[in-house]
Amino acid sequence: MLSKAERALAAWPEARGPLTAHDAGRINDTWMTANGFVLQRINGAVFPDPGAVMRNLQAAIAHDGRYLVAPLPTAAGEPFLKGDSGDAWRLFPRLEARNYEALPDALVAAAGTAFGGFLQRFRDFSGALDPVIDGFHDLPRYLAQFDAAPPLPDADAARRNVDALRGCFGPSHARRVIHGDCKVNNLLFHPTRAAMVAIIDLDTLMLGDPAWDFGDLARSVCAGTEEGGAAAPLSLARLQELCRGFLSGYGPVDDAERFAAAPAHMSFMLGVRFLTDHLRGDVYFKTARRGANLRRAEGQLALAEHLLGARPRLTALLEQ
Ligand code: GN1
Ligand code: MG
Repeated sequence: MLSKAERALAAWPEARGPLTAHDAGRINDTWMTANGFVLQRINGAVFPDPGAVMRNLQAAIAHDGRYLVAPLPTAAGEPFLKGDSGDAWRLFPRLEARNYEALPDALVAAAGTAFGGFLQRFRDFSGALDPVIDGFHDLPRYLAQFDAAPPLPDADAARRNVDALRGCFGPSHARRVIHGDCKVNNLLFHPTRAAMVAIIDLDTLMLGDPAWDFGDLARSVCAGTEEGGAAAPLSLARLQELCRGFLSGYGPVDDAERFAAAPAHMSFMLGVRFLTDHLRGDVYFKTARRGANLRRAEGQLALAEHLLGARPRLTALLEQ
C-alpha cells in the first residue's frame, strides 16, 4: 500500500520514489525523492493556513530570490498539494550542499554573513505578508501558556529555572520583516567552500525585530543539536566569528545592546516553549521519546543563563 507521502508525490510527475525520510525540523516532515527533489508535509496543526505560508514564500522570492529555493508547482499548476486533515505537501529541488545541526567552527562566520545578508536584502521588503502563527515570537504569551500548563514532578527544577529567569526578559517589538527561524540548520552550504548557497524554511517569515533573528542564530550556533540537557561552556571565539560575519552581511546594528540581549531572550523563549510542550504531553514539537522536550528545555534555559552573562561581550563585539 502506498504511504500518504508516496500518494502526494504523484502530484509531481517529475519526482520519483522511493522516498527516504529525512530527519530535519521539529514541525514539518521531510523526505528525499530518488531523483533530486525534497518533499515536505506542512504540519497543519501548527500552520493552519498552508496557503498563507506558500504565498509568503512567493512574496519573498518576488522581492529577492537570491539564495532562496522556489517550490515546484504540481502537475495541476498549484503551488502546493492540499492533503487531508489540514496538511499540505510541497516539492523543492534538492541542492548539492552541506547542512548541519551543529555548525563546525569554519562555517560560523559564513552563517552570520548569510542571515545578516538576508536581513539586509529584506530591509526594504514591502510585499504583503500573511500572518501564519499568531503571537509566534510573543514571550508574554508563551509565559502565560506555561503558567497555565499542568505541573509535572519531573519538570520542577526546570520550572524553578524559568521563574528565576523570567524577570530578566521583557516584551519586544516588531519592526520589519524577518526570517523568523534563523537556525543554522536552515542554511545550506557549498559542498567544499565556506559559503552559504541557500537559506531555507521561510515558513515563519513575519514582522519582527531583526535582533530576534540575530538572537536565534547566536542561540543555535551555541546550542548544537538542542537535544542535550547539559549546557556546554559558551565559545566566545564562535560568538566573535558570528558577529564578524553578521555585521559584514547586515551592516552596523542600530542598537548593539538590544542585539546583544536577543540571544538570551530567544534561548529563554524556546526553553519555555519546549517546557510547556513537555507539560502538555508533547503536542507541538516532534520528539523521538518522552522527556526529549524536557531535556531540550533544560539545555535552552541553561544556555539563556550563559548568554545573559555574555551580553557585555556581545555588545562590544557588535559595536565594532
Ligand atoms: C521549530 O521545525 P523547525 O526546526 O524549523 C520551531 C522554531 C524553533 C525550532 C527549535 C514553527 O522549527 O520556532 O526555534 O523548532 N518552528 C515553529 O528547534 O514552531
Ligand atoms: Mg522552521
